Amino acid sequence: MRIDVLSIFPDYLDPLGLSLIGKAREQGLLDLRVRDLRDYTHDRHRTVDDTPYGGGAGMVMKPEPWGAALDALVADGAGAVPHLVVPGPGGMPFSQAMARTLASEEWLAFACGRYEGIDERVYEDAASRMPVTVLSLGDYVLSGGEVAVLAMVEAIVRLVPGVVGNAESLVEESHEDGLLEYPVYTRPSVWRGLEVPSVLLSGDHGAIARWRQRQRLLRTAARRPDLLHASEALGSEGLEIHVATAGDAAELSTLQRACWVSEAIANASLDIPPLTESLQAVRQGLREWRTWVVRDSGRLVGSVRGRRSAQDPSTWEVSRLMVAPDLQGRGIGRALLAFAEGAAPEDARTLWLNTGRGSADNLRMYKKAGYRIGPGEGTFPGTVDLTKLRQPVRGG
Ligand code: JF8
Repeated sequence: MRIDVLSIFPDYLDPLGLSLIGKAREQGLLDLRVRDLRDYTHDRHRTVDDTPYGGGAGMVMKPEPWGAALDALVADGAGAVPHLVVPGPGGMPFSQAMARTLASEEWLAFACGRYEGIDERVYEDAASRMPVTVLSLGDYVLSGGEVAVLAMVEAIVRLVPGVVGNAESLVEESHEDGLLEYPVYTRPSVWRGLEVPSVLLSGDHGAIARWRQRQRLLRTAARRPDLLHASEALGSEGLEIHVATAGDAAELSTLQRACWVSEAIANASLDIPPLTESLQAVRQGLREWRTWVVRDSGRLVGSVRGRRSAQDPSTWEVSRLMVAPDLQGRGIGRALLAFAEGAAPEDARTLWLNTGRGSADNLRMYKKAGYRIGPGEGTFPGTVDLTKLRQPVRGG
């Protein structure tokens, strides 16, 4: 992976030579170049700022140095262009999901602003040549983009294959359910009169796992109730799943459009039925499939459907698994998938589903749930089919 960083304070990015990222660079897994924006100025004072048109406080970054710096990057790319990331308090929130998306890019460029920001035309000009994404580290005010870049680059680079050991990344996978981590302890077992919880010394691995999961729930409830909201309503207490009726069609139609926009982007195609189908077609789907919906305080936030395959009655088809974009990553999709699987008739031997070839997030979830990708093209153009064999029910 190649990463270029543009800043008027290149020294601010010196930590990118340390630790994990430094090692990744030494091993040739990461080609990271920090450039001084002032090298692309042409006046004696190497000026990068000017007063804002329309008045107001502070200074604005002039467009010319940015234009010249981005031109030089593109000229250096042998036909390729970087995905430009601009940290800014007004950007989309940077998240683990975003880090994963960016970790799969070949070439990233980060533009660190200062002062009141960068002349808006720089974004417009860049966007005519390369993907541009404005990302915020969080809801507080920094003085420039450099600290945000340090955080984002660390989060992204550790996801590049080979940078972090495989065992560690597997541990991460198992915790991607939207809950906070459990507390950890090491020796000594008593320190300043404080004891390590006895269950951790018991050697009872089942009890330890249950204790840790409970700690994660308690901690999440105390510190991040916003994360618990949907996943707990769903998780163990039994989420409120209802069979969909014709009265749900309009809300379903809205939800599926919201959910499949990201699929359209991931698969570079707008020819995706759930994205474009009419309300009439949604109603038709409700007649042809068993459809379930999840509501959260009355709002329709998720859905899935299932039916016996017409071609092969021993196969149970699962389809249209969707979770409202603002509630994704909390285990709702997993819970809905498990529900639709459990609704398969007893004699169904194979569970089948289908997703876009480019839908990395979906594919990751389905693989984790035990599905294997079938060979070649899926049932629809640009898709893959996935199947999972069902365990025969004992005594059934
Ligand atoms: C900035 C350039 C940021 N979460 C965040 N708070 N503030 C920033 C930020 C980023 C760039 C500039 N001021 C001038 C603030 C991010 N990302």
